[in-house]
Amino acid sequence: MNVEQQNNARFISRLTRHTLVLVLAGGRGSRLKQLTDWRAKPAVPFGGKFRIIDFPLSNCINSGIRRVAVLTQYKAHSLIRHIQKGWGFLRGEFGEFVELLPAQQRLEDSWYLGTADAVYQNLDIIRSHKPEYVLILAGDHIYKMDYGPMLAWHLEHKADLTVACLEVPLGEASSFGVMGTDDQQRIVEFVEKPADPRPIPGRSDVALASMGVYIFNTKFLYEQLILDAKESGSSRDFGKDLIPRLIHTHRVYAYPFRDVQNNKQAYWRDVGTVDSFWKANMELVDVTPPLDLYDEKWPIWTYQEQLPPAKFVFNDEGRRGMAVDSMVSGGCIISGAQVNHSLLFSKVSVNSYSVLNDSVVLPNVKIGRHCRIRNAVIDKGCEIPPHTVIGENAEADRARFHVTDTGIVLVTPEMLGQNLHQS
Ligand code: ADQ
Ligand code: ADP
Repeated sequence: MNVEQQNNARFISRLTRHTLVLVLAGGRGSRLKQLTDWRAKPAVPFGGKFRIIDFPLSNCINSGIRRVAVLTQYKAHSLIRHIQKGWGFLRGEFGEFVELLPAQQRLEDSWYLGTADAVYQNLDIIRSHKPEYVLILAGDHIYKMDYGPMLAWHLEHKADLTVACLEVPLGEASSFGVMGTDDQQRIVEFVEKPADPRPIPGRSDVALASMGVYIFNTKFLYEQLILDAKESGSSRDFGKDLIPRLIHTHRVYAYPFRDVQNNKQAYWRDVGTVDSFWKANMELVDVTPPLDLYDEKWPIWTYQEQLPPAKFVFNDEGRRGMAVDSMVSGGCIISGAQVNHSLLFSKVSVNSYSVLNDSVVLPNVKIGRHCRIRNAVIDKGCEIPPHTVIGENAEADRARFHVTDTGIVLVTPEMLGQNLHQS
C-alpha cells in the first residue's frame, strides 16, 4: 500500500466506524409465490447454505461496518432465528452488534407502512447509537459490495443523501426507482417504478436504477423523517415519497456501483421471482459463475449446522450415485441416483434410479426412488414420493404445483399434502 492508499484506507475506516446500518428486512416478496408463504424474502435460502440476508450482512462486516440493525416485520420467525443463531459473534463490549428490530409499534399504533416509516418508528433506538451516517440497505439482494467507497463518495460530494445505482435493461426498469443525473452525478429526476421509464440519455436500451441502498447524514435523516411523518398524503416510503421530494431541495447524489477491478457492471441480483431465484442459483453451478462464493477476500457468513460431508454411494444393486456439474452441500446422500447441473442444499437425499436435472433443492428434502425431476425449485422439507415426475409436462405439473411462464416448477410441502412447513 502506498501512502495515498494508506490515507484513503484510514479515511474510509473512520467513516465506517461512525456508520450505523439499517437492513430493511420486513417485506414479503410476494412474487416468490409459495416460497415466501412461511418466511420473509430475506430468509429465503440461497446458494446451497446461505439465506438471502447473509449477503448484505456479510457486505457490512467485510466493509468494516459492525453496527447493524435488522428491521423485521412480515413472517419474521425464521429470519430472527437465523440471525440469532448465526450473527451473534460480534463483540458487544466493543460496540459491535447485529441487532433485531421487529415491528413493535414504538411510535405509532400501526405496523410499518413504507420503508421510511420502518426507520421512523425506530428513531429513538437509532439515536441511542449516535451514528454520523446511516446506511440503509434492502435485505433481499444478492451482491458483494464494499460500502466504504460509497461513504467516501457521499462525503466528497458533500451530499445530504446518496443513492447507490446501477444500469438495468430498459425493459426491466419499471420494477425500480429510476433516476436521471446531471454531469456531477447529482440526481435531478427520480420516479419510483415508472410505467414508462426514461433511458439514460444517448443510451436508449438502459436506465439508471436505484439499488435501494441509501446513505443519509444522520441529522438530515431525523429531520426529514419527522417532516414526512407530518405529510398527510405520504405513504412513508423512501422511493415513493422522500427521495422524489428531496432531490428538489437538498443535495442528493447517485453513487454508480461498478465492479472496479474488472471495470464492468457489478453483479447484483434481485431474486424476487421464482424464475430469477432459480436462475441466480443455477448460475452458481456454472463453470465460471458471475458470483464467486469461493473468494477468501469476501467471505459470506452464515449460520450453519455441523453436518457430515456429502456422500455418493452405489446402491445394493450396484447402481452408481453421482452428481456432475453440480453443487452438493453437507449432509447430502446421493445413493444410486444421478444429479446433473443442479444445486443441492444441506441434508438432501436422492434415492436410487432417480434423475435430477437443472434443479434447485432446498434443505431437508427427500427424493424417493425412480423420480425424474427437471427445471424445479423444491422447497425445504419436501418428501418427494417414489416415481414422481416433475418438469416434463407443464399441464400435469400445473395441476399440483406452481409453474412459471418459463416452465420452472415450484414444489412446496403443502402442494404435496405435507402440511408441516419448515421455514
Ligand atoms: P422495492 O424493493 O419494490 O423497491 P420495497 O418493497 O419497499 O421496495 O422493499 C425495499 C426493502 O425494504 C426490502 O428489503 C423489503 O424487505 C423491505 N421492506 C419493505 N417494506 C418494509 C417494512 N414495512 N418494514 C421493513 N422492511 C420493509 C426498492 C426501492 C426502489 C429500488 C428497489 C431496488 O423503493 O427505488 O429501485 O428497491 O430493488
Ligand atoms: P435408496 O433408496 O437409494 O437405496 P437408502 O435410503 O436405502 O436409499 O440409502 C442408501 C445408502 O445411503 C445406504 O446404504 C447408506 O450407504 C447411505 N445412507 C443412508 N442413510 C445414511 C446415514 N444416515 N448416514 C450415512 N449413510 C447413509
